[in-house]
Amino acid sequence: MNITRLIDQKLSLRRSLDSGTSKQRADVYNIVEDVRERGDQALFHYTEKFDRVALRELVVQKQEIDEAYQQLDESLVAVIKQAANNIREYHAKQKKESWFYHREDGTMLGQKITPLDAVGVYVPGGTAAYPSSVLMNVIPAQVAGVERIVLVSPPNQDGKLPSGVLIAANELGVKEIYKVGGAQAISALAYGTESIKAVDKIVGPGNIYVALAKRQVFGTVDIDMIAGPSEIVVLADETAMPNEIAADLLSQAEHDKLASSVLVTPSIQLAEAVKAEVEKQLETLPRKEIAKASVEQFGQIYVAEGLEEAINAVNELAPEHLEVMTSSPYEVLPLVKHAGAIFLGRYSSEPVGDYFAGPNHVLPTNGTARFSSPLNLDDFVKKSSIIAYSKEAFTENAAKIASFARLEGLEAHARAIEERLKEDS
Ligand code: HSO
Ligand code: ZN
Repeated sequence: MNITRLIDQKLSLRRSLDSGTSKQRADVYNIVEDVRERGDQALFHYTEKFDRVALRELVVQKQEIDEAYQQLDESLVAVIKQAANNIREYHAKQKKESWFYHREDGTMLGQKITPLDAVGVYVPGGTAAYPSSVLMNVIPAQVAGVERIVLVSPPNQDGKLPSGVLIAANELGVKEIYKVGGAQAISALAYGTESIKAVDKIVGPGNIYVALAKRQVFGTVDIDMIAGPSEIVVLADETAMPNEIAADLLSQAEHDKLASSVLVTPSIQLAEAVKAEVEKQLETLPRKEIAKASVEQFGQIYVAEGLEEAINAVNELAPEHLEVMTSSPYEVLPLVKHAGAIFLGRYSSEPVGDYFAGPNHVLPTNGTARFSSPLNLDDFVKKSSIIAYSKEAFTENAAKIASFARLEGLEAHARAIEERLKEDS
């Protein structure tokens, strides 16, 4: 890990979002269109081609879920349940009600909140098939009141999904789980096939093919954010423990070679101690290869003149995750403007939030914390404006509205208003 002074640095964790090669974009376009035309037949075809398994059914059977339970320790199922309860409790606090108000002239105005009818959750395959992400994507949809939740994930070569994913989904009561991944799954969710009915919104992370497909179907359905590689920034002073900081930095580095882990500190001693600890702890990590590549390429230690300069740097970085390990984290909090999730104090290690605390771990990356928020209940509802004008309010304002319409040259608008005045005359 490099140690550099902050002064005069142009800071950014931001890397341009991968928009794929032109071949990838063309392939995705064709797959999405093919599924749209040929439905299930195309899904089986691409599953055989990319996942190397010939399936006869896409829907996960009860027997497969029973088998998953045989493979997972009961105590782990209990952990998943407890995490789910924490996540549900937290997201319930985000619930907003419809609201209405009256004006003195009898007008009633308001905003009606309605959950989306159907949401598709994409769960990636391989080492990124996280049961925790099943919880983080499904629970807010459930709390928001979404009735139909569909989970899709690519099968392995034995035609199976990971036990942890199946159990997390089953514990939440997800009724529809399909073994299909990639751009083909996104197309199926957007347009529908014989066995998968279309949804209204698609959420969840995925590889470049999934990201491109989501962009392609956006507009037919809604999508969530396009998440980039994980990021962690630790803001720490000399009171923090170097071994703990190093462990937290590595927790994100192990996600992805493109993940970035950064320490910002006013203490040069801490900077050096953390650097040494990262190198030491790296050696024994099972995912050393990934973590090392991430730390070497995107790991950084910045030394600031003081805490204020360090906090400014954090705001400039606008990280996905920020850990504050200073003598008074609550005094730092009001000064932090841009971060997806803020972890305060020594015992709020990032994995506490990744798995268990309750807030969502789907967070804005790539500096987008400057203008966007963690996945939350608003992502699963929509709002309708309510207008109920009284006769009194209408009569009082009709001429003004008609004149505004004529200003825009829209005579039919003006007459729609004036038709109603005739009734009185
Ligand atoms: N830190 C990841 C979420 C995750 N960590 C899932 C472990 N499992 C992205 O914020
Ligand atoms: Zn993580």
